[in-house]
Amino acid sequence: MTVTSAPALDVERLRRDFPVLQRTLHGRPLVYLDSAATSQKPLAVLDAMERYYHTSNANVHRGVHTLGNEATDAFEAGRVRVAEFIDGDPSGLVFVRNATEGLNLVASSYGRELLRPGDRIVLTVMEHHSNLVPWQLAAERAGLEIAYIDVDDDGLLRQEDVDRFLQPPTKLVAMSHQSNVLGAINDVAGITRRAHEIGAVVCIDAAQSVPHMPVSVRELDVDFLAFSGHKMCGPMGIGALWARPELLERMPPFLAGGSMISRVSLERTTWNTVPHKFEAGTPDVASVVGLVAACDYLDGVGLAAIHQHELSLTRHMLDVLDEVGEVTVYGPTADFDRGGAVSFNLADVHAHDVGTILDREGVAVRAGHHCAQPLMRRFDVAATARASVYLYNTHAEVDALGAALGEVRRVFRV
Ligand code: C6P
Repeated sequence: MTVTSAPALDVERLRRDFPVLQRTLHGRPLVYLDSAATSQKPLAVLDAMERYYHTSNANVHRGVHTLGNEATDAFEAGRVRVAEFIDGDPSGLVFVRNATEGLNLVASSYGRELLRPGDRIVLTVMEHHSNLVPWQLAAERAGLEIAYIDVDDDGLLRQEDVDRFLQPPTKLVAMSHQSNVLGAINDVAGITRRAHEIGAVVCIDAAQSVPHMPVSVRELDVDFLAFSGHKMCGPMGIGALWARPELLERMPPFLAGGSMISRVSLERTTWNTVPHKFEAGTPDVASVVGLVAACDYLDGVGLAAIHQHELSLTRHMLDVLDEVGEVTVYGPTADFDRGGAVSFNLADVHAHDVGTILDREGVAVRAGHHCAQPLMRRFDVAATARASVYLYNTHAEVDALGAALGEVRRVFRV
């Protein structure tokens, strides 16, 4: 979706919605800069889940009793609301545990079962392991070829690789919308247009985009898109895969068991209609209720405004890191449109040491390979520190990161 100018966020007011932000860390106010790993949860989400358990908990699609019907209504209304959040047809919305499960579903059921030996799938070197390892497994089992689009030194996809690989025999492109390491935003609509011209389908890992910017599967015209609730103010343990319903019709089931069947005999089983064919077993209804509350909360704030706020924080962070000195940033640093995950190293101090001292100073960041080991190799580093922002972060917190990095320099004498 096009991001137009949006009103500034009232961050101080928003912060009061997130109880955990009131706590301290080692005697200092908590500065939470790890929302790319998981976001904090507003009271609206916590209350909605508690209310559900207090008033109408029951199993879904089974009961004849009122509680069962209420739970089923909440679950199916949740499907419509979450599909609406990404501007997609609800009959293509499959509830899964997280983005990882959604991507595994596509790799197993579409990649392994519907692609043919010799077909090529195209990934990028910036993929999270969740959008890489499932495809490696599928390729191994179905005899597929994998090609990887490289990134340039700014962390942007190399156009010559895009041109080279978006050609037959490519049958599927799987890529992230926004990198969890580099913050780079990929041109999903452009790549999808080119993929469709050669008859390939497109599977988007939207774990880092759906929480942070307006995303429309209709406008992007993608075939599959997966994301996690816990990175978008929702609970852990729930996520969604959106797919074109006609593709879901053609795909064999991923997990099997209760709910996903139509008729079962000892000889033969037939499948439920889509999307239920892909939802085996008892779902996490309370988390769907929480995810709906998260969608309402984010829409109430405004995704375009959230994206602009993050862009402003990120630009400030890049300036602050520059002032700290001895910092190498991995990812776009020029005035690009980009996401709010900023990976960096400080001189030759190991990222884990950076993260540990920042924690002592009250600043929570992630350190490590960020589940993107091929990308670490591409930039010739073992690990990076990563600060990532969300709607509740302030410019003052970014300044606190800068001050804490000054402390790292003092401790390590760099
Ligand atoms: N990245 C991070 O700290 P799950 O674990 O299924 O909710 O999300 C997996 C995933 C897939 N793709 C991208 C781009 C991601 O960033 C993530 C999760 C977290 O960067 C935890 S490793």
